[in-house]
Amino acid sequence: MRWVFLGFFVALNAAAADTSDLTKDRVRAEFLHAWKAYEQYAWGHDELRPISKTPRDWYGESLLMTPVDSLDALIMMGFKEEADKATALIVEKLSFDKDISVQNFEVTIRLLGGLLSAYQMTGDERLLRLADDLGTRLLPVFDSPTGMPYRFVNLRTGKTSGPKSNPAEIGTLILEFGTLSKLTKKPIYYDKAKNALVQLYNRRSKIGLVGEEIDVESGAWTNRSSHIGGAIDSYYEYLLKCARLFGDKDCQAMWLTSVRAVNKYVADTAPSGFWYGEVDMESGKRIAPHFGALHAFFPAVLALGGDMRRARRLQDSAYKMWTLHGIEPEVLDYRAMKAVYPGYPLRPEIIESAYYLHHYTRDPRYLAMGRTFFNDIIKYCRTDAGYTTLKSVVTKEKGDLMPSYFLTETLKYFYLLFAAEQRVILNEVVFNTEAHPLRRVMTR
Ligand code: DMJ
Repeated sequence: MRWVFLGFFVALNAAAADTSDLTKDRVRAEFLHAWKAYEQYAWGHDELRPISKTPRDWYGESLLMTPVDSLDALIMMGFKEEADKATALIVEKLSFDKDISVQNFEVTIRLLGGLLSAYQMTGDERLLRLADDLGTRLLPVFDSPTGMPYRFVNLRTGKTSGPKSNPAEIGTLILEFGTLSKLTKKPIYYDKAKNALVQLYNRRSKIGLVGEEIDVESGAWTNRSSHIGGAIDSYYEYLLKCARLFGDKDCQAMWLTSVRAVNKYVADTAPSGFWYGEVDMESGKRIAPHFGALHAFFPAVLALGGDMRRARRLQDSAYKMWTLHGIEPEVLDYRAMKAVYPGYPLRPEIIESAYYLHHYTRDPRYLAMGRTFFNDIIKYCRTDAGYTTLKSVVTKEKGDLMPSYFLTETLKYFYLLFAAEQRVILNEVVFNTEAHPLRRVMTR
C-alpha cells in the first residue's frame, strides 16, 4: 500500500514544480496570500477574521480548523515549508480531549477528512492516530433510538445533544468514518455511518424524497421541504461517492433511486434556465423557486454520476446566478432572478462543478467560467490580510471571516481546474464534501 501513497505524493510534487501555467501560479500566489495572513494573525486558532485581523475559535478553544483543513492543499500545491510547519503545529498542539460540545458534521468533514487525506498523502502515522482518537470521541452521536446521529457531542464526556437533525448532517459521514474503518481495521466506524445512511434513506417519502429536518429519536420528519440545498445537499453526494470509494452496492442503489426522484420532482425549468427548486417531500408540490450557492455542487455530482446533459444545463444556470451581480448570492429566486439571501461566504461549490465538468468534457467554457469566478473573487473579496466573506453581493459590503473551506475547497478547486497535470487526480481519488481527496484502501 505504501507505494500508492508515495507514488501519489511524488506525482503531486512533480506537478507543483511545473510553473508553465500562469493561472495556476496565480492560484498558488493567492493561496499563499491567504495562508500567510492566517499565519500572521490567527496562528494556532480555528479561523482568521481578515478585516479586524483577529482570530476566531468555534468553541472557545481551538481545534486548528484552518491548519487541518488546509494541510492537504499545502502539500498538493507544493508548499513544503508551510506544510511541515502546519504538521508540527497539529502534532504538537492538537488534542481532542476537550470539554466542548462540537458539531459532528463539521468536525467530521473538516477535521477527520483533513487528517485522513493528509495521512494518505504522507503516511505520517501521527495523523492517523489523531483521526482514530477523534473518531472514537465522535462515536456516541450514533447512540440514538434510530441509529441516526445527534448533531452535537462533547468530546470529553461523550454527552450528545441536538436530536433535530437533517439529511446532510446524518448522511455526510460515510466517506470519513468508512475510510477510518479501513485504515484502522475497526469496522465500527463504517457500520455506524452506513446504518445512519440507510435509516435515513428508509424514511424517504412514497415519491422517494427526503425532507429538511428529522428527529433522530422518533424518526419523524419535522420539516417536509425537499431540495438539494443546505441541510440536504451532501447526503446525495455521499450516496454516490460511497458507491465510488467503497464499491458499496447498497449505496449505488440508494443513489440511483434518490437521483431519479430528485430529477423527477425537484428539477424545474424556468424562463431563466434549468434549476432545482423546493418541493413538498410527500406530494412533490412546488414550494419555492430557490437555488443558491450551496445547490451549485449538484452539477459536479451529476457529472460524476454520468449525467452530463443535466450537469451542463445546471452549470449554465448557476453561471447566470453568478453573473447577475458579478458574484453569486447565497439564495436566488430563479423566477424573479432576484437575490433572496444576498451574502457570499466564499463558497466553493460552483467552482467545484466547473472543475468536474471540465474534467469530463474538456470544454474550455468551464475554464472561462473559472477565470470569471477567480477574477471576481479577487475583485470583491481580497483584503490585505487574506480573503473575506461578503454581506451582500448586491452592495459588495464585506463581512469579516475567512472560513477554513476557502483555502481547502475554493482555492483547491481553482488550482485543480487550472493545473492541467493535476486533472488525473479525479480518476484516482474521491473528494469528500470538504475537498479532501480520499483513496480507496486496499485490503487483503
Ligand atoms: C463546506 O464546509 C462543505 O462543502 C459543505 O458540504 C458545505 N458547506 C461548506 C462550503 O460551502
